[in-house]
Amino acid sequence: MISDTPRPLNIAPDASVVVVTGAGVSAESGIATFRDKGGVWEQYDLERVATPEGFAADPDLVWRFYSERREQVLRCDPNPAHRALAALERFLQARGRFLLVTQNVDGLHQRAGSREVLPIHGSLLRTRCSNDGCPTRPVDDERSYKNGAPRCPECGSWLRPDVVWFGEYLDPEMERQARLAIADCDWFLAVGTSGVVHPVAGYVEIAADMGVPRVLVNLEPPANVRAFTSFYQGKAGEVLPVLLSFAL
Ligand code: BV8
Repeated sequence: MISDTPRPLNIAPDASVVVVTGAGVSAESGIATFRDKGGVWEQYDLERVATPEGFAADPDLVWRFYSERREQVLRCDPNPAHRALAALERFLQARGRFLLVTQNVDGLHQRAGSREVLPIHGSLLRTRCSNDGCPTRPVDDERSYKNGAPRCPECGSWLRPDVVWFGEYLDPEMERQARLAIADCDWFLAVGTSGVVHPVAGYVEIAADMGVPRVLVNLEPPANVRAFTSFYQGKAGEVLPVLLSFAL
């Protein structure tokens, strides 16, 4: 599929827009993606640091992995891609509808001013008890735990990052909200995602069933590029400000 030439999208102020983002939208902020060359999964074994089994086997290793990412994220700032999406939300807020479903756990969309955000894979800067029956609630937490996994003061279980690991279910309410919004949208945009992680990778198919425009902005053509009606190959921080120039 060839790349289209970026020009302003014809999104009306009363339109309903759903945007899905992945690690590529934060790449220009200096945050490593997962599956690009030199990405996170080349440095760490996914099974050992992003699954419940890996955490049970070695919570210290998992906390070293997430602590390094916390430190990196706290050194980074939103980039023009994050800011363009926040501007699109403001453009639509009077008469339209907007929902940003992000697979990213870095919080950069929120720091760029996006409000209607579904952090569907959780948040890197939150910590929760690994014992689901424990009464303690997840807490905002920017601390590093490189010298050993922390324990819950309430029940003594390991504390864990408040993210969704492989083999874990996404929050059902967030999933419901995402699917409802997509089933009712006029535009579906995807930015900076390899389209391999389910169930989010399948969301474009819901939009395809509705027959609405499906716009992809990505550095490389991802696995599911053919599910989109237009594909803009390039850096999100350069392409999005052109596509969304009407909102800036
Ligand atoms: C679940 C944790 C039910 C937080 C993450 C159906 C088919 C196949 C497999 C499955 C399926 N259903 C379920 C599965 C299993 C699994 C899965 O999808 N596996 C895949 C990998 C085969 N899914 C799950 O386990 C999910 N749970 O379905 O529950 C269940 C329960 C039990 C058993 C079965 C099912 C849970 C998925 C969530 C996993 N947690 N993260 C964290 O540590 O971050 S996923 C992880 O991948 C991150 O969240 C990341 O965001 C996400 C997706 O990756 P991308 O964001 O797309 O990043 P990637 O590096 O891959 O790509 C970046 C892209 O950007 C590239 O294309 C690149 O070209 C582009 N790019 C780079 N720079 C730029 C750019 N684009 C624009 N501008 C740039 N500058």
